[in-house]
Amino acid sequence: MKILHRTIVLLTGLPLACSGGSFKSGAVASQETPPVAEEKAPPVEEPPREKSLDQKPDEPFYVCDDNSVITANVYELEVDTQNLPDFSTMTPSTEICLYDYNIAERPFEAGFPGEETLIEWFALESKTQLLIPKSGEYEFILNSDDGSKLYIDNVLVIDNDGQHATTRKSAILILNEGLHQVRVDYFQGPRYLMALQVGWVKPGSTQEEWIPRDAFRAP
Ligand SMILES: [Ca+2]
Repeated sequence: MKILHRTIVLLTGLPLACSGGSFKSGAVASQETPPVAEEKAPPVEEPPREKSLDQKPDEPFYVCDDNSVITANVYELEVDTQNLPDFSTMTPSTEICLYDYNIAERPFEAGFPGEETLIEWFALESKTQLLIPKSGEYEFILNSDDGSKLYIDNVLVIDNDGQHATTRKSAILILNEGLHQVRVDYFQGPRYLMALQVGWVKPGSTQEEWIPRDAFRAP
């Protein structure tokens, strides 16, 4: 894909300086057409890379784009909130996206895009779809600071609610192959530490892993 400099060199008529060049300069140089008469497009620059597609962002929350698979409404909470609120009575302050559900315990000070000062007393109502690769018995793990709840197909699977330090809970359920609706509610009580991780142990395995991004689909 490194062919971008070829156009520039031919248009300017400058000596070819491409490295590794077995470039055929003779045919171009002998044409002797005035370079000023040519109206060609400026050199093409590589478009900025979609960070969320290729690599995990440094901060856990980012502005949603076409590649996002986990969307979340963000809500501000009253100070000293002890449990997840009833989102149905609330108005979100913003919508953001998560690269995955693997936010290991960390000090959280960056806030959200457009809500940079919101670093404590907030809640997320996140949605995605999970692609179950084969039917069978799955163990799910939900690890968070503070409270969280995992719903699959609108059923509360793990209740890890409450204001607490990083705490993990798990549950086993049988799922059919295919896409399943997933909702993860989360709240951050007092700053600074936060964590939110969702893991699984697949059928026939004893290997616990945080569910990889490629298992999720846009909700
Ligand atoms: Ca916390």
